Formats: sequence, C-alpha cells, structure tokens
Amino acid sequence: MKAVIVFCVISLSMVAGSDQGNRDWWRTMSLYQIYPRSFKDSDGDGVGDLAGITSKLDHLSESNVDAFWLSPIYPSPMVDFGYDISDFESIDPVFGTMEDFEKLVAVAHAKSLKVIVDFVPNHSSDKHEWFQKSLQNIEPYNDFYVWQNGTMTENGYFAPPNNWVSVFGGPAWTWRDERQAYYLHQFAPEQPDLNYNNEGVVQEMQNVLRFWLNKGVDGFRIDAVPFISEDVRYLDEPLTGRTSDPKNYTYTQKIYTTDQPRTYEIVQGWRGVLDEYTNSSKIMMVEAYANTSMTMKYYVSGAHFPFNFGMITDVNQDSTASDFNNLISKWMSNMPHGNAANWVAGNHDKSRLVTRFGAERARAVTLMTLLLPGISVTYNGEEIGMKDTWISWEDTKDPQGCNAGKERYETNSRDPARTPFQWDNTVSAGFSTSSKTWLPVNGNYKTVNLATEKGDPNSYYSFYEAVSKLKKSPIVQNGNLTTKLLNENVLSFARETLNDGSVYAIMNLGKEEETVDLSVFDNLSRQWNLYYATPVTDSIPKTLAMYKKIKLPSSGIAIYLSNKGSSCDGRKDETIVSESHSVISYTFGKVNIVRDEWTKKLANV
Ligand SMILES: *[C@@H]1O[C@H](CO)[C@@H](O)[C@H](O)[C@H]1NC(C)=O
Ligand SMILES: *[C@@H]1O[C@H](CO)[C@@H](O)[C@H](O)[C@H]1NC(C)=O
Ligand SMILES: *[C@@H]1O[C@H](CO)[C@@H](O)[C@H](O)[C@H]1NC(C)=O
Ligand SMILES: *[C@@H]1O[C@H](CO)[C@@H](O)[C@H](O)[C@H]1NC(C)=O
Ligand SMILES: *[C@@H]1O[C@H](CO)[C@@H](O)[C@H](O)[C@H]1NC(C)=O
Ligand SMILES: *[C@@H]1O[C@H](CO)[C@@H](O)[C@H](O)[C@H]1NC(C)=O
Ligand SMILES: CC(=O)N[C@H]1CO[C@H](CO)[C@@H](O)[C@@H]1O
Ligand SMILES: [Ca+2]
Ligand SMILES: [Ca+2]
Repeated sequence: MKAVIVFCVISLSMVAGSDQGNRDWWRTMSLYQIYPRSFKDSDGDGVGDLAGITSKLDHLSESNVDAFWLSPIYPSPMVDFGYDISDFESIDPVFGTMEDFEKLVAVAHAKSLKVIVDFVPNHSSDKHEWFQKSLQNIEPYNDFYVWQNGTMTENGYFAPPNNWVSVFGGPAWTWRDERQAYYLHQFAPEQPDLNYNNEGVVQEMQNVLRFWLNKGVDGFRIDAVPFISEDVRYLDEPLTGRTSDPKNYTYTQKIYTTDQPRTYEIVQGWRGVLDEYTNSSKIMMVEAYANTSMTMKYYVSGAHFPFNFGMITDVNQDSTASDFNNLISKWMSNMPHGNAANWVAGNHDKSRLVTRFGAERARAVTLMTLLLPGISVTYNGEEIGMKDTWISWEDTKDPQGCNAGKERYETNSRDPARTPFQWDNTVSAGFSTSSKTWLPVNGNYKTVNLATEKGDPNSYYSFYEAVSKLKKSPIVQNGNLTTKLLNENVLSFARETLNDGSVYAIMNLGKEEETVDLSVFDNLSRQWNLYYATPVTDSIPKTLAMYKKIKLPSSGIAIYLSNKGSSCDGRKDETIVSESHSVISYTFGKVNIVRDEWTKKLANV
C-alpha cells in the first residue's frame, strides 16, 4: 500500500519530552508496552532481557514514546510467563539482575522516558515463600491465601466449595493434602489468589509498591484488577446457559468473583501509597475487562486510568464507521469529568492489530489511538505492523493454549502475538544472536522489520512515526475533539485549537471509494495541508481550500492540518471562528466533544 507523508509542517511546534516537573506528564502520553521475553536478547540465550531493552531505548525515543511499561520481570516459574510471581521484589535471572534494572531506569530517565512496571496483585506463584508457609499453616501466612474446606460428599471426600471456574478452564479450587483444604485460584492452579481480607496481605502488597517506587519507577500497570476480591460467602455463581461444560470459564456469571466492592477499596489504598511520593507524580493504570460502569468506577477509586479496551473488544474487521464512532463516544461520554481518556490498540493477550483488522484498516485504528484525546497505548511490534505468527502445537508455550489441547490450542493460545520483535533482516530478525528463540520468529521478518521499514515511506513504521510525531504537537495535546460520521462508511474527527491550528483525520472504513465534503468542519477559506495519506492518489489533494471535497479509496485515510501562520500556505490565518455544527457538546476538562445531529442519527441506527 502506497502512502504519502507530507512534512510541510514547519510551524508545527513540538512539545518537549516528558518534563520531570510536570505533574500531568501522563495525561497525553504515548505509552509503549514491552513484552520483555520478546523485545531484545542481549546474551544469545534466545530469550529477551533487561540489558536488551536498555540497548534499544533509542527506538522508543525515535518513535515519540513518553513512557514504557514492562510486562513482569520478577522471579517466576513461568507457568504463566511471569504472571506467576515467586518473589515480588526481585528480578528473574532470565531477565538479568537488579543492577540491570537500575541501569535500565537510569538510562531511560536520562532519555526522558518514564518507566512503568507491572504489578500483579491478585495472586502469587505457588512457589512463593508465602504460599509455602501457608501450606504449612505457619502464622501469619496461614491466612494469606483463600482456603476453604470444601463440601463433604456422600462417598466421603470433599468436593470443591462451589462451582467457580478458573479463567484458564477447570475448577477455580485445588485441594492440598497438607492443609486438608482447597485454595482459590482464579487463573492457573500455580497462581493461588491472595486473600485481601487479611490486613497482612494488604500491607505486604503496599510495601511491594514502595519497594519499586524507591527504585525510581514512575508508576504501575496493575494486572487483572477485577479479580482481586471475592464474595466471602463462597456461594455458587448462577449459570449462563452458554455452555454445559462446567470447566469452561463462560459456564457461570461472575457475580461473586469479579468487580467486588472490596476491590475498589484496595485500589484506593494503592493510590494512597503513590501519593506518599509527593515530589513527582507516580501513576497507576488498571487492567480491567469490565462493563462500562464498573470500568469507569476505577477513575474515581484512585486509578489514574483504567485501560480502554474498546479497540480490542468492541470492533473488528467488519465493524462499520458508526461502530468506531460509538466506541469513541462511549468512552468520552462515560468518563467522569476531568479525566484522561486512553486508547489501547493491542496487548500480549490478543491477536495482533494487523491480524485483527487487516493491514489497511489497522492504520485507521493506529491513527485513532494516536490522535484521539489522551493516552495512546502501543504493544511492541505493532508500530511496525507485525502479524500473528503461526505456532505449532509442539512449540506452544502459553498455558491457555496448552490447556485447550492439541485440537483447540490455536483458538486459545496467546503465543502468536508474543513472538520476537523484528529489528532487521539478519538471524532471528536481529532479536537474538541465537537462531533458536523461545518462540519462533515470524517468517515475514525479511520484509516486516524496523530497519527495512525505516527506509520505506510507505511502511507501517513510517506511518506510525509520522502520526506519533503529530501526537506531540500542541494541537493533539490540547485540541478539542469533534467526531463526525460523514456517511455510513467514512468517519472523521477534528482536533481543533483556537490558537495553534487544527488536525483533521478522515478514514474510509468501507469497501468502496467514497466522496466526502470536509467543509462540514471548516467552511472558511482557510487552507488545509495534507500531512499523511494512504493510498497515494490524486483524489486526495495536497491542499484544500474553500471547497473541501475529496475522494477517499476503500480503507484510505487522510490527515490534514490547518496551520495558523503556517509557512506551508505562506499567509497568516484569521483566528479560527468556532463555527461548529454542533447540537450537543460535552466538556471534559480540556477536551470538548462536539457531535452533530447527523452523527447522532447514524450512531443510533
Ligand atoms: C475447616 O475445617 C476445620 C477442621 O475440620 C475447622 O476447624 C474450620 O473451622 C473449617 N473452616 C471453615 C472455613 O469452615
Ligand atoms: C467455552 O464455551 C464457549 C461458548 O460459551 C465456546 O465458544 C468456547 O470455545 C469454549 N471454550 C473451550 C476452551 O472449550
Ligand atoms: C523530595 O524532594 C526533597 C527536596 O528536594 C528531597 O530532599 C527528597 O529527598 C525528595 N524525596 C524523594 C522521595 O525523592
Ligand atoms: C456492570 O457490572 C456490574 C457488576 O458486575 C453489574 O452489577 C451491573 O449490572 C452491570 N451493568 C450493566 C449495565 O450491565
Ligand atoms: C476548546 O473549546 C473551548 C470552547 O469553545 C475553548 O474555550 C477552548 O479554548 C478550546 N481549546 C483550545 C485548546 O483551543
Ligand atoms: C459552505 O459555504 C458555502 C458558501 O457560503 C455554502 O454554499 C455551503 O453550503 C457551505 N457548506 C456547509 C457544509 O456548510
Ligand atoms: C493483558 C494482561 O496482562 N493479561 C494478564 C492478566 O492476568 C493474567 C493472570 O495474571 C495473565 O495471564 C494475563 O496475561
Ligand atoms: Ca537473554
Ligand atoms: Ca482474587
């Protein structure tokens, strides 16, 4: 797919990198998720590590990233690839040492990059000292996990206390002879749930946060938050009727195992810990796949933001322009006043962006995540358009895949989105000097890799780099948002400022070429300059003035700038008159959302 990038944006002044003194540094940041096993291997053992990450931080700076978060790097038997932690305050040798971590933080900070680490509070590994002591009934650890006796059956043995199902399939309870009791695990049996009704657990986990804050981290991404607390009556959950298989996670309605009120109290306690660090603002973001109201509640319970997974859960290859419009307005209109929105394009649990949406439509999604108000979240590899990698049953590592069995692993395994980062076209895509890597490298690495893509203006990376740079402009940092459905297939939005110019993004999400009139945004004689478009066609003009009609091919996208005092059009613009066609407009802090009747009508179809 051919693309054009026009850098006639001389007056597009960029904001400086994250400012230590700015307490709001995170509100419009570009956040990048690093999956450490797969980012860069420094010692040739085929597994990524901390020294590897440190050596590649320039890639983040060049990609206009402000902060990165590391998936777990703690000691772990790796039953769930680091989400089963056996020591919350140390580094797994496969990733390096504590010195390597300290060096990573120092080098990152020197490059004005913020460091966010993963905090996995719901459970520990069964190999954690606390669990080992709990097994032996040693005070105070005896009560650190959720132990239940089970129910006596007619044939004299104990059945699990209730019908709760583990996320990975099978009962959420496992029997231990040592305790003559069952323990709860909402994930794998090797991931026993911590008991947040025990004050010792609450304190210990707050101390884990302090440990890493004292190492200089800038915040936390908190894993699996809705699962933290359970209803202590331990009643059966009602059945969904969606499957008759009691081992299937969809078997029950999660009314006692997720979204419990106690969970929000725990989150508030963590915020208190962050606020002890008054010198700089430390942030926490929570991973919560929950419904809208339960998700938004995290904003008022101490989280800086809950992840917005709309781009993962609400839309796909077949979604219409109005589906995308709905997901944007769903977040913007439900978010409590004054908060920062965020847009997550992918993560290590889901198929890759390009695989989910197709290479062309993926660009529209990336454009939205980078140019909508607030925070963008990019999973490593998506900036170069990496695709899911097919993994054989023999090579499968993910427990969710292994548990599903040979017949069904392909639909359950998360390995395809976790393969090594493709840096260049050398051995193992430049990820490792070893030709054998923990998961195989995608066969497309000869063409899909950072080095090659840097030299190609049509590449996914060139596109990402250009749009992520635009995100840094005062327009995208501060601009008011207006979304408009130009017709059933074409979604557009504007980020407008009174003094710094405006950005207009247009996306044809349909299968046919569409002609649209952009003067609905701006019917003045002001000139718009094309910033980026794909595919290249004369029907997308490089400049637009009074009559702003363009023909946009299927899956085409275009970004225009109207630049006050731009040297592109060589004249001073009149002050932008706020000539919106708005009927309703919601104001959220700095962000003003305007939707017109036409948008509303289509949205309600
Ligand atoms: C479990 O059984 C033990 C001994 O049979 C008893 O002391 C304890 O109270 C029971 N625990 C619960 C939670 O019912
Ligand atoms: C669980 O049940 C759902 C239907 O509710 C089905 O789509 C899914 O494939 C099942 N998962 C497994 C691992 O059997
Ligand atoms: C906070 O700043 C003060 C004064 O600049 C300094 O003395 C103190 O060590 C800092 N505390 C932390 C936790 O960085
Ligand atoms: C959202 O989830 C909560 C808790 O799981 C539930 O009580 C509530 O009814 C749900 N809201 C909607 C609109 O489904
Ligand atoms: C957004 O719109 C409001 C109301 O029209 C205006 O006061 C504000 O200055 C605008 N924001 C920017 C960054 O221009
Ligand atoms: C833009 O202005 C022209 C000339 O005043 C007018 O004919 C046209 O209808 C306007 N377009 C929109 C979308 O308002
Ligand atoms: C996106 C993400 O980090 N998901 C994790 C949620 O928590 C479970 C259990 O810790 C992990 O298996 C997932 O990878
Ligand atoms: Ca290594
Ligand atoms: Ca729990």
